[in-house]
Amino acid sequence: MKPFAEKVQALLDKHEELITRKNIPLEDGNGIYTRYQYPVVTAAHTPVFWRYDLDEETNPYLMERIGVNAVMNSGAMKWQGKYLLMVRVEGADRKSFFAVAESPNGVDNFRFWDYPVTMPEDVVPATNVYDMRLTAHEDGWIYGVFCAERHDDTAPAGDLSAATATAGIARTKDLVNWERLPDLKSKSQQRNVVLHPEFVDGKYAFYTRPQDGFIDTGSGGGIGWALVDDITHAEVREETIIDRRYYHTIKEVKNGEGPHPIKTPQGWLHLAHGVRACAAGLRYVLYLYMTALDDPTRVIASPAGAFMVPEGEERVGDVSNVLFSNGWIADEDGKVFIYYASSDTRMHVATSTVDKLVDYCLHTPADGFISSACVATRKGLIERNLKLMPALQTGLGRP
Ligand code: BGC
Ligand code: BMA
Repeated sequence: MKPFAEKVQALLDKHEELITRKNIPLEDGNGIYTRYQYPVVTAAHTPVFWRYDLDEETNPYLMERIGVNAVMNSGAMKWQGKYLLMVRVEGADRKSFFAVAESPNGVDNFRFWDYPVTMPEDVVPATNVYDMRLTAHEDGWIYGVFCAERHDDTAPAGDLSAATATAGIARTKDLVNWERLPDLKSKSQQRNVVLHPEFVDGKYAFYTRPQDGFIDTGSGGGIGWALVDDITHAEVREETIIDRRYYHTIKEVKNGEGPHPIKTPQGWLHLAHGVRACAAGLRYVLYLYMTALDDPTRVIASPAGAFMVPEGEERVGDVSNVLFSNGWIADEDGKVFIYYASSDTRMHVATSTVDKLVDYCLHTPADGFISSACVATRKGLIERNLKLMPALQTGLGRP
């Protein structure tokens, strides 16, 4: 073998070894979900031929030509028996794009399709697109709703950070050919917009997240809800806030819907992110809540606090102290694969079941909002447990 070909082969072998590595469940968790030892997708999982020029003539040193900085915030769905992630891939140039990675089992062996998604532009091209939520809608299309970011040209000259966030909407039947629909029209800026999988009163329903500015939600009170007649000209006319932000909670500064909710016999099960500010910057954690089946805007369970927070290596990355999720898959047997990104850098999976997650929602006490109320709730648990402990310690179990 020629030395160049040998070097290429070494790159390919190393890549293959990485993406076929078996993932290992970590069973010492909290009983609610199981984390896994390795991230499921990292920048190094992207194909070698996306990054290197493999032609000896044009790249005699075999250098990486177009780097990938990170992979994160991925949509997810089961598709023809495979577990698919719609990965947000961020190039070394800070531009994000979408690409499908596919796994046979949902926890390892994620392999990217050969080409990233070619997403058509709306009338005004977006500078950056990210955080797609996938919805297989009952109308027969698969929708991708994502953030389309553009520079805010009304900003004073020299302010290169002023931007606008809008919900981009596209649909497909095969995840390869995408039809771009006009961006969601809304009075406020919007990020974290998600399409509900079913018609409600014969209309399309969106989870929204109104915000006054690009970063600050300002008067935007939380996760909203809007009905839309025509998805090909989607416009937010009336918007109701269904899950509010609160002072001194994990969602004081911002919150946003994750993937679309899972339908369960007890109600719609929602995964969302909550943000609070601290000296280290913004801290993003994940939380769950449930809404009524007959009225997806009516909250029926709101467990206090975070469902998942960044731990260990998850805490460090390009934007540290962040967990973000916009994809999960509920299997026919009730198993749930929660795909989450850590610190805007890599993708992980945690597994649970619909029953466990519903149990978590219905039996985790709601927020007492003040310390004394939280102590009272905890004392109730302690009191009940202390009565049970003697019998438990003799091995007899519940008297
Ligand atoms: C980044 C997003 C981030 C947003 C708000 C965008 O430019 O790409 O990852 O959520 O800014 O900070
Ligand atoms: C946002 C999100 C994500 C990102 C997070 C932390 O506002 O929409 O894109 O993961 O900030 O940077």
